[in-house]
Amino acid sequence: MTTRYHDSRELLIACTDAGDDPDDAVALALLAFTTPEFAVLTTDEYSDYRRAAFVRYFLDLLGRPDVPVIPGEVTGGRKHWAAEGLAPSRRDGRRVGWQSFLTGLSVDPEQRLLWAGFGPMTELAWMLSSDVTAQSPAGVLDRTKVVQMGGWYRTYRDPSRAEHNLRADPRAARYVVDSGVDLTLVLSDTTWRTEIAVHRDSEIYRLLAASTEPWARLLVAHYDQWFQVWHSSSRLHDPLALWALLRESETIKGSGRYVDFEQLDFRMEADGRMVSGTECSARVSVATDYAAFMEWVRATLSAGGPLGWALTRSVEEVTGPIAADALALNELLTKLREY
Ligand SMILES: [Ca+2]
Repeated sequence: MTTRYHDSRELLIACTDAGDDPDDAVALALLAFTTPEFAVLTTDEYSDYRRAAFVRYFLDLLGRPDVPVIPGEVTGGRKHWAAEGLAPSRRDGRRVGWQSFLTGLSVDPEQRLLWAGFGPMTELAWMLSSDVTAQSPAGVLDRTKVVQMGGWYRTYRDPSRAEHNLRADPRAARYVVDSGVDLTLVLSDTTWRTEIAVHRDSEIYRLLAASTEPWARLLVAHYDQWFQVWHSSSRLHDPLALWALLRESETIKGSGRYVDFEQLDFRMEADGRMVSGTECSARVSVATDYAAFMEWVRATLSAGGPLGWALTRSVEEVTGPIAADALALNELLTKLREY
């Protein structure tokens, strides 16, 4: 009998710009090893949907062919691709609309949605706004809890700019903030820290480099491209946001301090910067226990799964909300798995 980490009434959706900074891929590995049911949407996509192709291949290597991967909207802007040649290109040019997937969310109006935002908020804004204006709204706004990595308030490496995820689509960010959705921002103030930096001499990198697992080898190659082309280190921004979400949904059991939050009033500039003011409000991260977080990352990647729970289920064993509760969604997911 497989231990269930999520209530069957919850669906976790990870929205990621994987393929740029490798911290997204680490977050996906942690998700794959800890979370029985989830779906992945890509965001800030390329016209060839390479993010979705990369995530699909990576999840297959992680032993999770059951997880649907839906390509998000193609956007312009500056990107930092660091996964060149790491995954086979798509088999064909077929585009599977994630909008159809979201339509499936209306099948079970009681289902809570946990949204893990690892990239720009384009898709999240689209989901919320589409439902509000739909002929038969599915009440997505009221049943979604968002934990989004993004924003900065007190400190940033370049105070003249907004944090990357907000800067990439400030209109979407503003829509989400104003929507009234249950929103938690894991700020760059908390994640831009040397304590959670990965570089060639760090323990996490060495752990992965010593592994013969195909997923770990891919992750190392991904890090190597990032180090060679973009920066000499990468911080675990998105995994920290995931840690906060899983902890609050009690996927991670145990006691101790995790991520501390406060309710923050602020104003949002047109470019996505969060400054002093009272127009907006969100729950934001203020501190965390970095040593405990890094130990969770290390232990989960080392074990290839959460401690005490082996990833033994097969696709046939899935009986959760994605696979069983909604027939329409089920049919759609079958199509998506062919992607
Ligand atoms: Ca990201």
